[in-house]
Amino acid sequence: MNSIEILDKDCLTAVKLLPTVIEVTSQERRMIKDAALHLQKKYDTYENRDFIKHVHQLASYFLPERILNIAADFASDFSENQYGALVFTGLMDIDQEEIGSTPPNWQSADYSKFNLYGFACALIHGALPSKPVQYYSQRKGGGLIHAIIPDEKMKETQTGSGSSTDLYVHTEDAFLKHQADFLSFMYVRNEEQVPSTLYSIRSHESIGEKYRALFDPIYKIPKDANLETGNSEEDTLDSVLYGNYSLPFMRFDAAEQLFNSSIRQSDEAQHTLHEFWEEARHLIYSGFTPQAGDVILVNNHLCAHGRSAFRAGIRNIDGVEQPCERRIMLRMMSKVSLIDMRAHTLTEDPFFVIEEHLGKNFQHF
Ligand code: RE
Repeated sequence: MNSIEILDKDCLTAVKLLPTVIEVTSQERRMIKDAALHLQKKYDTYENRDFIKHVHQLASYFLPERILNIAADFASDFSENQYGALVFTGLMDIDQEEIGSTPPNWQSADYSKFNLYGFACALIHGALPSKPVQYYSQRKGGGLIHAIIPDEKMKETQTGSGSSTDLYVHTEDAFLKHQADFLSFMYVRNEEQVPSTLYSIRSHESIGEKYRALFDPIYKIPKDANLETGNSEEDTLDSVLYGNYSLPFMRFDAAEQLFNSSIRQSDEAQHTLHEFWEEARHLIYSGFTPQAGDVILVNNHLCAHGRSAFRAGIRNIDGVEQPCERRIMLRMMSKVSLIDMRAHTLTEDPFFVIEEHLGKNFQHF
């Protein structure tokens, strides 16, 4: 697979719009931690359905007012000045001792260690307001939080478990009609100092006029590397841009739509995607390196995410390579409306999405 061309520093000025950085104050951090502790006492785990059902009210009650206001504005701002990502630095203090050594993969993670952080993330989604949900297409559900941990056996893959290749920018689950509206990434540790990559559709000038063909439903959007394929409904087509014509939303996955050799876009689709990518790839921002306790909140219709290649468990201090604890990140996904996607959720659980590919559900449900 080709490697992504990361923008050199001189070109950074080309990206006019940047994600908003919010430095969480020590007082706010204390309020969030107290809230998480209180809620943990009351609900035991962030998976508790009573907690999730009341997450909006609880967010309003417990979160600092400044953060509530920022979240509410973010949720409904689709303007030309909205990048689509908020960076909260120092949202939580992370007790590294308590977390202990990073497990070899997500399958062996002890989620009880992430419980408090799960409450904090859910409250942020609640403030948007948006409801935490899970997708069968990712880990067959696997709960409202997914621990993203580099796995030695998976290091070459374009998945959260990969590390040795750049993870191309993508909107999450671009192959679903009812993909997450908002995502949060909470960094438990990032000792390798891996920068996150972000790419906003708002970084293009006059995207709507210039790339009108991206609104046409002529693009293949294959299921991602986490799902074994085999059958042929990869032929379902959709558009890359949607919503408002001058300030659109996007579903885009560079690795799957452009560089997946097993799918063939039509000549017209391939041509348009290629032109688009030639502009887009220079607009990728990788100037932020998350530290433990930071949270990146993303509007999944405006902003794509990825990360650079790295060597898991190796950090570089003044040119000297040293072993370190491998990276851990916690991802939560949420939907603003449970009603719009009801045809694609479990009969007995409207928070559990069973869409497999562009409007079609997994058959065994
Ligand atoms: Re992702």
